[in-house]
Amino acid sequence: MAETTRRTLLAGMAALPMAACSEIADTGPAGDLFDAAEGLHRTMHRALAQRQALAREYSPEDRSPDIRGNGSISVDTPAYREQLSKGFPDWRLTVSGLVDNPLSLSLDDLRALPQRTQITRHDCVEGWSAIAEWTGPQLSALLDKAGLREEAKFIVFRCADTLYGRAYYESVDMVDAYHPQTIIAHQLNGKPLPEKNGAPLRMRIERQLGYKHAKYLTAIEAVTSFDDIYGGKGGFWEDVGDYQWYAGI
Ligand SMILES: Nc1nc2c(c(=O)[nH]1)N[C@H]1C(S)=C(S)[C@@H](COP(=O)(O)O)O[C@H]1N2
Ligand SMILES: [Mo]
Repeated sequence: MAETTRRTLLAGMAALPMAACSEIADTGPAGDLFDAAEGLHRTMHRALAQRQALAREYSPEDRSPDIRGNGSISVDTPAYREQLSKGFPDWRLTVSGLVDNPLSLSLDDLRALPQRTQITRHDCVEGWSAIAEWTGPQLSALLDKAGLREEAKFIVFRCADTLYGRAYYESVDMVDAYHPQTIIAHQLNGKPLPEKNGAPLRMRIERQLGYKHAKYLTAIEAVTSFDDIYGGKGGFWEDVGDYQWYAGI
């Protein structure tokens, strides 16, 4: 089985009592229990299939005339200003944490990977949407390249900006991390990302609301818990207490 498929299945089915099914079946008198377990299995499987389904993709003519910038629309550190003015020659995206081979990738490294282009709708929890075309490598390719360890439960995204004086960051579980439409975008509508939309790299996580799509991406980290990361709730808005960690759509 492909590594990606195997991992997605494991991530979604970790809670399934698979071994228990055959034990109950062997012991005989627990037919009802077996039916219940099988029902649970089916329910879990359906829930997982729903989470793995693709977000709708649109045609070029559906694209919105402009994609507004929301939250941070610029980064005012000297290092960022300098990189922006030069076209980000020294930008690095690191992949670390629970991986066998930590990575430090340049934009050229990311552009050399197989690319995915998708025209999708961005839905912001504040009540606006916009359709745009995004291009970049799949997060799954980076995680496979880095040798993600079995014990990793979440992927954390770190960003170069601060909002209201706090570092922006976000995270997802392995189902979203390995979703085929979860990409590290470096292009918007066929051009390098503008500053307001997260230059030079931003996440697209198409089955989640807008605030999960970390802009100004600098680091990807595989973890088992959020306890030691900022407020411990897995994201900027989650820590502030405004929005839920799971923002599936
Ligand atoms: N680093 C960072 N990422 C971020 C934000 C932010 O303020 N900083 N805002 C989030 C929110 S609420 C939304 S709706 C989208 C907006 O993306 P856009 O600016 O490309 O429209 O980015 C998300 N990612
Ligand atoms: Mo948003």
